[in-house]
Parts: sequence; C-alpha cells; structure tokens
Amino acid sequence: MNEFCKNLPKIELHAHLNGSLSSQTLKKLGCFDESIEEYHRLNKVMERSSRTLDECFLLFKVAHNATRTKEAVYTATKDVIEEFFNDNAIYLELRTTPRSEECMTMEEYVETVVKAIQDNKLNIIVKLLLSIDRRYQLPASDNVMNLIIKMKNKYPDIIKGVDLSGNPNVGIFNSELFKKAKESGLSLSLHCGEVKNDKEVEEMLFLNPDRIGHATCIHPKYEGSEELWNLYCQKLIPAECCLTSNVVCGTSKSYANHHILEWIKNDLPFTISTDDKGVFNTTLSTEYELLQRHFDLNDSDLWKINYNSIDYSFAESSEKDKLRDIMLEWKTKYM
Ligand code: 6MZ
Repeated sequence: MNEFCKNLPKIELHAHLNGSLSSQTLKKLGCFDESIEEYHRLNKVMERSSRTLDECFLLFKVAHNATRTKEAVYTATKDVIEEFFNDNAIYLELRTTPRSEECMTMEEYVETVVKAIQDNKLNIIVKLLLSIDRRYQLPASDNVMNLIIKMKNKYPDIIKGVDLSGNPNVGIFNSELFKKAKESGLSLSLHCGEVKNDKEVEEMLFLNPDRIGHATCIHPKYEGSEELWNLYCQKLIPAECCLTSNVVCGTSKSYANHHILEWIKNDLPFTISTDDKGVFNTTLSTEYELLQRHFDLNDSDLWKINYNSIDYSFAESSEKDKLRDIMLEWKTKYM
C-alpha cells in the first residue's frame, strides 16, 4: 500500500451502506462463508461486460439478508464508519435506501442508521444521504420521498441529501420527485449515465443536481454524445468517480481507459469514491492509489483532488472550514 494514499486525510462522498460491508462484518452478522464468498465473486470474474453490472445487483442481496434487524443495521453502520476512519477518512457521506423488513419499518431502519451515526465518537464527520431505488414506481417512490423529507426535518444535522440509485438498466428517473426533494432543502446526488441513456442524462443535468454519480456515459468517447458533453461542461456539476466499481462492473473497459481522464484533462470537478467497498473489495486509499498509478498524478495532485472534494460535500460551512484546516495542517507537516 502506498503510504501517502493511506495517510492522506480523505473525503468520501459516495458510499452505499450495504455495499460497503466487509467480510468481517458479514461474518459478525451471521453470514455463512459461502455467502461471503458469493459476495466477493465479482472480483474474481476476469471477463468484464456490461452484463456484470446486473450480476452486481444480485450480490447486494447477501448484505440485505444480513441486515434485516435493527441490531444488524446498527452494527453494519457502526462498522462501516469505523473502517473508513481506520482508512484515514475524515469525512464520510454514507447513503442508504430506506427499507422495511418483517421486524423493522422503513422509518425504524432510517432511525437506526441515524442512531449509529449519532453514537459515533471517532474523529470522522459522518452525514447521511437517503436513496430512492430507481426500480420503485410512483406512488411507492413518492411515499419514500415523503419519509425522507420527514426524517430530514427531524435530523437536519445528519440527513443532508437524496440519492437516486439502483440498477441503471431498470426503472425510470422522475424529475418531479427530485424537484420536491430540492424544494425541501435536501441536496441532490443522482446516479447519472452509469449506462448509456442520453435522454435521461439530459433530463438529470437540467435539474441541476449538486453532484452526479459515476457519469460514465456522458463524454462522446465513452458512448455519450457531443451535445450532452457540451451541456455537462456548461453545468460543471461535480462527478463522483468510482474507478474500481466501474472496471469491475465492465462499464469502464480498464482503469487506464476510465472516463475520469476527460475530467482530469479538462480540469472539471470530480471526487474519488469507493461506491461499494465491500462488494468491490476496495478502500478509499486504494482508489487514490489507482488514480495515481493510472493517470500519472503526483502527491500534490491527489491532495488537491481530495481538498476540492470538501467544496462538493454536503457538510455545513463550519465543518468544511474544519476539514480544510485539517488538510492544510497535514500538508504543512507531511508534504
Ligand atoms: C447504482 C448502486 C450501485 O442502499 O442498501 N447501489 N446503485 N449503481 C451502483 N453501482 C455499482 N451500488 C450500490 O446499499 C446497496 C444499494 O445501493 C445501490 C443499490 O440500490 C443497492 O441495492 P443500500 O445501503
């Protein structure tokens, strides 16, 4: 492991709770070894294709099966926070899809995640984004959105935003639903262009979300269109780039071929994220290391990418100042 990447105080803005569970946590939650083996199967698949993305969504079932009680959700959240902290993340935006189970309502699910965040005593600031799964249709997604708004009003210091996620090959984007979230004061991060869908990407960009996830198929070279790219370049919405996730799922052909190259070349806003560190067997430090290795960036570049990510976060401005101070102090000491 590259010591610089490991020691750098890092900002994580795109991490799905149930995709981030480590083998240790799954074991602790009673998962059988074969299920854990299955959970990590994607990392062993050598032939990547866009079909792999669909397979990836089947794997989330392993984590979802392991987090069916409030106790398990609490443990999972606590462990994920601790693991990011141990990887020297100083700020973490976790996201998760509110879910009801036999012995837990959707509201209890969210309450439990919030409680684990409130109980965190480690030196890492943690915020929560609540996700709408794109396979839900109206009115189900509207009900989830109403719950999200209610919970945000109850916990405004922790619940900061809404995410649209789920299998990009399934379901639709409903712009009205997310307008409502914006009007309620929630920040927006939308999974956008993870697979080619120009019309949807355009609709998303017109909504002016605060950030977009993946942004794989926007640049013409990576299956987008010229007009779409021009629109993106006018909007300059920060992209959450998840290198390993895209390569493992086959939406990027290789690390060297990742669309982040266009963001680097054109000095466009982006942040580096793990997406699902459990499913993709990665860490935030590893993602920075991969970025450095494949795109010929020096330590100062990595520091700057990370420092810029503070601006794109949904933290309070006083928290952003604190994070900037930590990073500047670290730079003075170690660079
Ligand atoms: C889109 C993804 C994703 O919400 O149960 N999720 N959505 N693209 C991706 N790229 C690979 N990775 C994860 O965490 C798991 C859920 O996050 C979304 C999926 O809806 C998945 O079921 P939570 O905590």
